[in-house]
Amino acid sequence: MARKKIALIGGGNIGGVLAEQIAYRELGDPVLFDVVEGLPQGKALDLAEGAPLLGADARIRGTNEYRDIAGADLVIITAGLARKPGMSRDDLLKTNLSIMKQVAIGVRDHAPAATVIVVSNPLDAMVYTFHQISGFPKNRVVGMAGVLDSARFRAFVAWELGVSVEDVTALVLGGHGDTMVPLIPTCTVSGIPVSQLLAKDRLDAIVERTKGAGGEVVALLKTGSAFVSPALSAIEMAEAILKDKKRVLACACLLEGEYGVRGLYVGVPCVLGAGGVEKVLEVEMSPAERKLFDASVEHVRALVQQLGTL
Ligand code: TXD
Repeated sequence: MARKKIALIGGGNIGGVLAEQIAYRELGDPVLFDVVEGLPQGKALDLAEGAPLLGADARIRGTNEYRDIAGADLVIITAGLARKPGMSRDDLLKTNLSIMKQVAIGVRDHAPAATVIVVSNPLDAMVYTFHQISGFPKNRVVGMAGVLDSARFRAFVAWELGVSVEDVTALVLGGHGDTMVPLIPTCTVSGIPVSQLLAKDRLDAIVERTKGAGGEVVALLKTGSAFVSPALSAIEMAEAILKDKKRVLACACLLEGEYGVRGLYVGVPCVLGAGGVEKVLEVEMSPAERKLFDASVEHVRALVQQLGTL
């Protein structure tokens, strides 16, 4: 059986780590696509020449032509500008919207059967744009944000408690921005509710740090945004799809009535497998959490309204 073909649209910081992780974990054959001449080809060649050192068999290619992604089984989109200090994710909307329109047409025309993970910011608007322009069914278009936001929350809890990151689980839902909702009752340490282990003021501080975690890295790097943790988050989603793992992860999914929301991509728990988003799970929330979630949904709605007619 041939290895799966994974097209990476955007060969920048995240795209490079995606290609590396896919090739070296032998998840499939990555094809890096970018508009910058030589960038994807150079990164692909470098990664391919490193493969013998890890004994990793994968065909790693780079291209500036959409025809080279033909027949891709999975597509991960990072094309677009990243934030600079002082910028919000929403500030990227106008530029990345025009890029996403091009990308959606390229993927629709050359990989019509692919499942697509969108990473580009502002995430909730970009995944919505891809879905609208491509015409792909909702189960084959999913956004990566909640897995990253949940990983950040889990890391902060593990550091605070001095426990293994392996034993901390959590779900961060809603939009990918300052209105995101870390769902405290879903945060456990080996099944122990975190509220039994951490004082409320410490938990509140961790919630706030999680909301600002992206900006914290941007302020330190100055030249761009986080790219390893986002790439690893997209890889967790990709692996769930490629290996049909039925993982339950926080992802941006198209809601059509779930959570009382219709026609928007919002971060919710879902089952990810070979069928892409196979099921959206509706988790109960306290009135206070539901209020925060609804406010986050309204922020996404306002952002999507800025897209105008696609
Ligand atoms: O959690 C999340 N979803 C976010 C997403 C986490 C971190 C970063 N987030 C966003 O991902 C970020 O705000 C950007 O919008 C994307 C990609 O971030 P990255 O750090 O990889 O940005 P780079 O290094 O600038 O790479 C973007 C590449 C770059 O090489 C451009 O030449 C390319 O995109 N690009 C294009 N590729 C294809 N087609 C077109 N039209 C195009 N325009 C630019």
